[in-house]
Amino acid sequence: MRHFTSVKDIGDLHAALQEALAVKADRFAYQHLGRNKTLIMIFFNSSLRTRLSTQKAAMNLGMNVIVLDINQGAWKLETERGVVMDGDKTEHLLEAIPVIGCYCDVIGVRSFARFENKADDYEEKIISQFIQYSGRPVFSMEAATRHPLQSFADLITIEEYKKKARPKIVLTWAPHPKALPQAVANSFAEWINAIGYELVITHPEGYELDPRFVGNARVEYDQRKAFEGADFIYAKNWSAYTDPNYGKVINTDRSWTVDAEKMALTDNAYFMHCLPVRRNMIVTDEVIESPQSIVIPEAANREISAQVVLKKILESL
Ligand code: AN0
Ligand code: CP
Repeated sequence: MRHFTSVKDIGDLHAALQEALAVKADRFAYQHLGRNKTLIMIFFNSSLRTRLSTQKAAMNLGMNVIVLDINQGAWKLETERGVVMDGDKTEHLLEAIPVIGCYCDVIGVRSFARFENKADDYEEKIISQFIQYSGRPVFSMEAATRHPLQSFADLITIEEYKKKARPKIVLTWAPHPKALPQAVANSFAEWINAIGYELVITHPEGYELDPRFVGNARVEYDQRKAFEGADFIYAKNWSAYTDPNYGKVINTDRSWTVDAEKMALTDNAYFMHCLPVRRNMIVTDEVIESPQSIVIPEAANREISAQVVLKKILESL
């Protein structure tokens, strides 16, 4: 594997899940692969899990790791070509990217949707330039439209907890005060559709996702109806995708918070969320602290998904 930006890059999903379980059982078995290889992680946005789990995964593989927060200490970067750079931006992305490529063997990039231009976001303008101009393998640590390391970890977690061959999985929108990207929801739908489990997506009207990610999933506007008989509840907020509200919060309806009464409608479902989560907005204290909440094992699997991806990239160097 050279680059990793979506489910299509991982190849056979069942084989990747088997590999994840093997890596998890013996995570230091591939130390030789990363010897004298350097990973640079570039963050345009904040992170707790991605930063720590990806660095840990790289260390498990024997790699050296450098982390750069673009907004804390690096020069401010211009990203548009043709701009007369007489403002506060000191350096252009078109120099920064190949320079970063000089100092490493693999690059991880986190660059969220900016909500300035829907086409730029959905064309993945920033990570695509890293792929085009760095000369290095590039993997997504959440780009504008997808968060594949998260979705891969989610799938590993579902494999570990599922009690049926084809579980019913519900992706539910939940309220949040700020505009968040659609990336986690898009990507989750893409990976669940790829593995072929039953997927129901529930959200208020106006929060429809890009049909390319929804695929054949059932969209249900009645959250309670969607929860009936579910095996996994995956909560996430996202801002509006459809025009003219792209990137906007059009409603923060607290009746969509995941609570114990709604969880009681499920088939004793597990509760999942990628974290960070706002308690008592997205989910009540009671549900996230319940025995059915698997948010911590889910986060733990971020180390495993990152390690499988890095291993595959190192094997291709
Ligand atoms: C981000 C998002 O919704 O995309 C990152 C989640 C992993 N969340 C926030 O910014 C709160
Ligand atoms: N789930 C996730 O990607 O968390 P961070 O934003 O903290 O990295």
